[in-house]
Amino acid sequence: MPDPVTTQGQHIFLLWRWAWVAALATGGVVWGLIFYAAFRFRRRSDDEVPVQTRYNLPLEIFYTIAPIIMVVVFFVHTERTQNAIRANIPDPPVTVYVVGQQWTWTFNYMPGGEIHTPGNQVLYSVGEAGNPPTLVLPVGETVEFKLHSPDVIHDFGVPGFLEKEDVIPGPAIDDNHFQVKPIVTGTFKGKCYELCGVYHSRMLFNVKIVTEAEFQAYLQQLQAQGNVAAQPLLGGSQSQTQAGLGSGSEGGSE
Ligand SMILES: [Cu+2]
Repeated sequence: MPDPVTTQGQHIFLLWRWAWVAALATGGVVWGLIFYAAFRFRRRSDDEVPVQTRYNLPLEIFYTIAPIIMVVVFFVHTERTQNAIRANIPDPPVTVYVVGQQWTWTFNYMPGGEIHTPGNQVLYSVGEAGNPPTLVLPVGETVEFKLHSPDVIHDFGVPGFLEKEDVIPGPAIDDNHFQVKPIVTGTFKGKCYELCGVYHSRMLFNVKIVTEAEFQAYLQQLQAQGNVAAQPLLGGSQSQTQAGLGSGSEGGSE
């Protein structure tokens, strides 16, 4: 399991770890009983038949109740973790409109603004199939991702987040969204987790978590490069990379 790089990832990591502890403890008891029974009650001679126990009420109650308790415990902890990672703040300081399309990603940054506010400035960065884009995020700030696809279902995932979400085509108003709060700086990998077509394997991107000052400098750099729009680039006909073919990167390792 990769080290979590967001507070949400930390919650998921704890659930994952304790679920394994519980599963291994249960497995240990079950394996122990299997080996004990197999050894203790092994056939010693053809005449001797072991005691045949049936309708042992305490035992039957035990193995009905115990699994129910285990499922309840798993359920409660899963529900708690889900609530913790879905506890979205109403007005996140940074929104990134992520567009996944065959075969790359576009990141539309909306610092300090709601997506549907007219005239709000959007700074964007577009990848190419042979040239994975980089998603730059400020450490210690809550970032909201909105996920949009103009073509087929993709899936936006970063192993360090320990979570991923489908990027589903349809009206922008229905887009999937989730929030993360990065806790460490560094460079990480991300990719498309939904087999989306022949060049699915090219849908890679990098994630760079930087300080707030470096993030602001990055946005200014996008502005200086002219990567400015009034609305997020939602791909499709707006895309500069649609199809991703003939982008100078043929013959990769598909
Ligand atoms: Cu994809």
